[in-house]
Amino acid sequence: MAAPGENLRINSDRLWDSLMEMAKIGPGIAGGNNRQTLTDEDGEGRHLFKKWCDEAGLTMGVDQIGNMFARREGTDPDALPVYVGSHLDTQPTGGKYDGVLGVLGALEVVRTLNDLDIRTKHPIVITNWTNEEGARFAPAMLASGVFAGVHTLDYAYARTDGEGKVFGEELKRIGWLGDEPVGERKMHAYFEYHIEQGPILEAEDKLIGVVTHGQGLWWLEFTLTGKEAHTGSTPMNMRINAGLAMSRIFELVQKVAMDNQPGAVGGVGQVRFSPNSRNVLPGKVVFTVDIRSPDQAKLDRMRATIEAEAAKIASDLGVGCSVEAVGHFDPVTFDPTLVGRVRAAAEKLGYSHKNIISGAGHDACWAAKVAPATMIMCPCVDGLSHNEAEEISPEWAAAGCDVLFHAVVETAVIVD
Ligand code: HGY
Ligand code: MN
Ligand code: MN
Repeated sequence: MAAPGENLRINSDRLWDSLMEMAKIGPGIAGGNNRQTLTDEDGEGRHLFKKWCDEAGLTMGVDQIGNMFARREGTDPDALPVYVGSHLDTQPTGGKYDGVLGVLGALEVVRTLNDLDIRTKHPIVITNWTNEEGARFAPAMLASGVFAGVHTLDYAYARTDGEGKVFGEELKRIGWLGDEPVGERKMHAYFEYHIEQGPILEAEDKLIGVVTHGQGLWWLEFTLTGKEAHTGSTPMNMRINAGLAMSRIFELVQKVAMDNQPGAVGGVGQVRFSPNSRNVLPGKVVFTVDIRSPDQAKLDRMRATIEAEAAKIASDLGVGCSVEAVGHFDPVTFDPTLVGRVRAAAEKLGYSHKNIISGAGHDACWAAKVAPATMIMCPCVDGLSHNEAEEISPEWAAAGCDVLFHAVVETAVIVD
């Protein structure tokens, strides 16, 4: 079966214009985006995406957790579709490209197929997964996790954000509760195009990341219970200081990650003090430890060490300590056949490339549980992401999308 010609490229200007258009929805305060899941801004971004899918002649399906599936018919109605997607939701201080590049890159693949009137045997389905970020409602990749059977729908519906708003109600409120049962769709293959969110590709001057694996993750939510007391009049030896316990646990997390180099990271991005008053010692401190590694045994050892030693730190200070795993996925190995097609596409197009392990989690990590899956990455400036200054070049965006086009079309099989 003929593969598309060497010189076939997507429309770089159209891809970039769509990225900039989507970036106008839920603008941040410093040039990035704040389009958190199930907010009005998320709803607006979904409507814009659906409008573009309608214009491209696609049929939209929405499931009971708000995942969006825009289908381009193939010549064989019985052939399982090739899914291509990522997420439109962002961090509160997110960039314009994390996730969005994968959804709009998939749309650009379809738009290019339409331009060239190329028909494929397998249908192609563009996917926007709900709540990939896990910033507003933990855990990350929640909806793709329900789709892959990792979480129940009821568990997802019951998740609450920092203001006590409930996931299921917010999904209804923005009008994106679909009727399709979650997870019944079967995939021939799944591709996800994403910015690297790390410094490797730019530092090594490589255009394409051929993603062979994704590192695993634990999100451990600690709740430390101290005693609220006056920060001025309470003698040091009478304090039950949950804040001090927290700081020692932060040091512990840093030490465990550094003791497990190479290939381990650990840190904390969110802390909630209660009552969070500058002259009251905290009665309660809640924070989430984020540890990751591509090595399963190392990841589990890090978790065990942190939990055991944190308990000792807390008890030495008379502070109560409880831990709940609020997010987890094992390291993932992507499908070697699809990885090979991505590499072959980069070579055919003459794009520099290297094998890479994804440092961030992605919906592809869950899709890989139910179908052959892989990812393609492009560089990002200074490796910066989850920051409003996240930046890529139009050339980087287009090169990865060209590779996505060729790998997807080869998998969907051109008919004419
Ligand atoms: O946390 C992650 O790796 C992803 O950005 N949700
Ligand atoms: Mn992402
Ligand atoms: Mn992200």
